[in-house]
Amino acid sequence: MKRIIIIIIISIFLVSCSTVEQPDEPIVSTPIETPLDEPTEEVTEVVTEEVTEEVAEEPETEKSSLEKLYDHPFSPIEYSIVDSFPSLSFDQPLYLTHDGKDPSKIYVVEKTGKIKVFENNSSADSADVYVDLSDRISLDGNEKGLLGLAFHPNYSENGYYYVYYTDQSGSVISRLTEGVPDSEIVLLSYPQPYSNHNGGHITFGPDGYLYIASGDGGSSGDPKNNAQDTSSYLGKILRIDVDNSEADRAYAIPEDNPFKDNNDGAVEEIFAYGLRNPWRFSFDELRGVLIAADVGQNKMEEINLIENGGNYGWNIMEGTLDYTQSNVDKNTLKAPIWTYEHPVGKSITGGYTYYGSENQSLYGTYIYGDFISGKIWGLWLDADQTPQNHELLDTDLMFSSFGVDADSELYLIDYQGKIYKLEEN
Ligand SMILES: [Ca+2]
Ligand SMILES: [Ca+2]
Repeated sequence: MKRIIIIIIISIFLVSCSTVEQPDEPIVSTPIETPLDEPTEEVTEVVTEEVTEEVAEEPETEKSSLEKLYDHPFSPIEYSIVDSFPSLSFDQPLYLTHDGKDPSKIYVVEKTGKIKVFENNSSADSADVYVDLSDRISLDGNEKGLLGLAFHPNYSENGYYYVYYTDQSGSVISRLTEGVPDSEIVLLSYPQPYSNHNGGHITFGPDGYLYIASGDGGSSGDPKNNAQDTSSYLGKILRIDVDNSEADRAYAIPEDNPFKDNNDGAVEEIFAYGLRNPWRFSFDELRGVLIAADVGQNKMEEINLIENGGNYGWNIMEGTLDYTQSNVDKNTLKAPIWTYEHPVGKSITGGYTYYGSENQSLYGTYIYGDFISGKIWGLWLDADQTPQNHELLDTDLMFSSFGVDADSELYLIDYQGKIYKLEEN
């Protein structure tokens, strides 16, 4: 009891002392020394005013990452490309990714059926075969083969990874388990009427669902009107839930897929349609958009922001140009956010919005290229999605894809066998 009373007395004393120490006059009114020749009085006045204003201001709320991003729109500098792994080369590489488990590893997909894995280090001098699927892949025509790879978001626990390849009859999307060669479970397959336009990109969205690009089936001009036909798997971006299953499927249809439970014969896996050959798409998670590059027919290449249920126009439109006659109201079609005409390029390859740290100037910029012209561009999207496009380089490379590692660093995949990075000069 005694101790408590003493503590209280000391506390009261301290409080009163601190009160006594408070100056009677506000600090701002104290004249300050100035090294300038200006009259002291004037300077004092100005300072007093400024400080008073500051005190009156509301405390500033912290800016969101997105607001900070928009504060620094893309301002390109000079870039060059560097060979990321000088000792390594690959057989028709089509993709690069990481597994979300071990950041020191990089995986490269070879069209001919192998997935290679190696140390994410420029001195890496050998790559192991992670899996060899060449025994079940059909390669006839230029656009068939092992086309896509995605690791399950929970790969570190379940060891699941997903592949997209073509066999004799069409497209196959399968699940495999790390280290178990006989573990293939086919989730989905659909016929491909022609050898080209097989899509092939697969990736998990921030919603945990697997997104799949299918391609319009091929030939030229989409002769079977697959892309506009919602009863066809072709010409679409599909979306499935691999963590659940339904009676007749090894997966489930997400609740908000646009054609879920329809009675019109539409494919319930459809997320978006009216696409020709979406060759690589990616999520810009900071902006909250899904960006897909769609390869054009003879005149125009395009980039789209893919929305749930959107019709992206093919084959009524090629980019912003009319392609075929149709009764569909063109106002219902989603227009591309960016296009370029031939011969600036003739086959667009979608990339990624750069969120790495090695090239600060590229931060928040969507990097993509053209397979035929070898050009590479940076597309900046403003807060209202107004695009600004800048050519970064004109190369001799054949960009078959782009990829990112665990640190969000961007890689350029050259179909001729090498992997490159962009470097600020
Ligand atoms: Ca095809
Ligand atoms: Ca389109």
